[in-house]
Amino acid sequence: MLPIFQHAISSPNAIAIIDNIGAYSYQTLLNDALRVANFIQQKNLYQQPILYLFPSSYQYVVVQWGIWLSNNIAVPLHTAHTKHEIDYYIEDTTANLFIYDEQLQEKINTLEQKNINAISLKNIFTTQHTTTQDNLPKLSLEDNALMIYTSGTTGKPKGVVMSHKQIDTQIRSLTQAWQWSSNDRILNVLPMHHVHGVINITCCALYNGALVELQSQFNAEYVATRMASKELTLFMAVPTVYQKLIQYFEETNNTIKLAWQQGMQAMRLMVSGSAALPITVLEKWKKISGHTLLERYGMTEIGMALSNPLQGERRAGVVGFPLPFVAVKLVDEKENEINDFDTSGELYVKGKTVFKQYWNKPIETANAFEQDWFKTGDIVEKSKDGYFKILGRKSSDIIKSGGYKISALEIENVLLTNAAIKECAVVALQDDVWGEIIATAIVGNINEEDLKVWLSDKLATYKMPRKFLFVNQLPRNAMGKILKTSIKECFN
Ligand code: MCA
Ligand code: AMP
Repeated sequence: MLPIFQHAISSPNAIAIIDNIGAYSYQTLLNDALRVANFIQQKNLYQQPILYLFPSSYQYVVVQWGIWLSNNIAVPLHTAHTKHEIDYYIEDTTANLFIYDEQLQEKINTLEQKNINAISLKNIFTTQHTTTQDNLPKLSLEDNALMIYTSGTTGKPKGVVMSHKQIDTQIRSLTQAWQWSSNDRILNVLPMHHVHGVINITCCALYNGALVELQSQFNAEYVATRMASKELTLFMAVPTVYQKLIQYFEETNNTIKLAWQQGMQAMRLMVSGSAALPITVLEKWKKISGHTLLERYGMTEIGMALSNPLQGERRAGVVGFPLPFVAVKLVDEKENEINDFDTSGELYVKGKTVFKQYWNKPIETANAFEQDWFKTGDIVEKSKDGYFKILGRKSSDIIKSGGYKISALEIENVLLTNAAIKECAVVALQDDVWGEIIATAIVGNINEEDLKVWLSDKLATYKMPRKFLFVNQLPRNAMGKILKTSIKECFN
């Protein structure tokens, strides 16, 4: 049995998950997951991608575990994904099975792809009651386990395939670094189609026999109430969440403030990651909560790579040291290793936490590596005492907004499918709350209102451009290349 399932055997009655509907023990979780696994097993699927669409909830984890127990590959989608995006994931994975929350039936009805067997979890539970493991295939740590879609500098999102071993190593790395234990209790407000919510929070909690509270949506007031309860020990989120919590704190009354602050004193650790944490946010949050946020750095393809220490100095504006089981190096433009301190270079990462491949994309996979080193595309610097600092990205076409990675090219490609648009360019603008916001310059015969309506069933809300500029032509250099820096200036 996989290590992540161990607490269903060793502490079956302990509470694993609490969500908006109820509380569920490790034993209940395993039994429900076995029903899903036995259902999948009857479909004769083995090491196949299976899509599932749920909000962050108990049901999400039941299906994820069920897919794993039947030895298939879990491909989580997000409720914000549009039918256009889901159709792409169905096509790209060539999955045969799609399990969804019955509350989302309407969304499923609109899908254009008909060559997939879509079934709600409620339906599976109605027909499948077997909780035996006898008929299920053996699992090996080398088997493919999870596929997370991520945007890159080329084309459409790519499926990042991870084996059980890679997930297991990522979990053990964070367990060791941040000292997870069965006494921990964490609130997750992040989506579960990305590493931060699914691995760092949920998988780490369940691997350690801890308790995870799953919230389908972020709500500052709810977070304050849960922190005030003094039941939570841990919290992990993207900088935008801390920024929004600070805003809420500043607006709320003194009674709430006091209870919230007292509750936070009882917590042992708060982590920030997925995007750069502004020093002003770190400082304001310290004043409010008494906690120095532990900032760490990661990427879908590699899990977490660098982290400030649990004990020792958590330095503002830097992301600390390599985590356990992770090797890193800096290279210059000619791919020579840099050993000088305070010199910038691209971060390369190697180790058992690094993903296997992009799904069905051998060329992109090969291009992402230099021998067995993964090229992150992030430019970093190492101080004399070993702390790493993220300076930026090699490509300006990668946008980080609200902690989500978004490809400017992916949005441009969608915009260009509108017959009224001749040319367009998507850029990122600095923003205090979101880190970056998406802006687009358009040459064409369409207005902002119509364009927003047209985009609404094509892009998830978090990928939506927030600022529009309609121009007669885009600025280009002598070679005809669009000058994105000049476009950014036009917005300012
Ligand atoms: C939503 N809005 C935005 C954006 N998103 N405005 C500008 N830029 C955006 N990116 C607008 C909506 O249209 C809406 O406007 C209002 O803000 C509230 O939207 P809502 O969706 O309700 O926002 P929220 O629930 O407050 O969400 C904020 C959030 C969310 C919780 C920070 O963006 C989020 O879950 N981000 C986390 C993503 C994540 O998990 N990334 C990890 C990737 P109106 O009010 O006008 O309707 S993994 C990774 O990066 C690596 C591995 C790592 O290192 O972790
Ligand atoms: P994703 O592909 O969604 O997993 O996003 C990974 C990217 O997020 C990295 O390549 C970095 O550019 C960025 N990132 C993650 N953590 C941090 C951090 N602490 N500081 C700055 N950038 C970060």
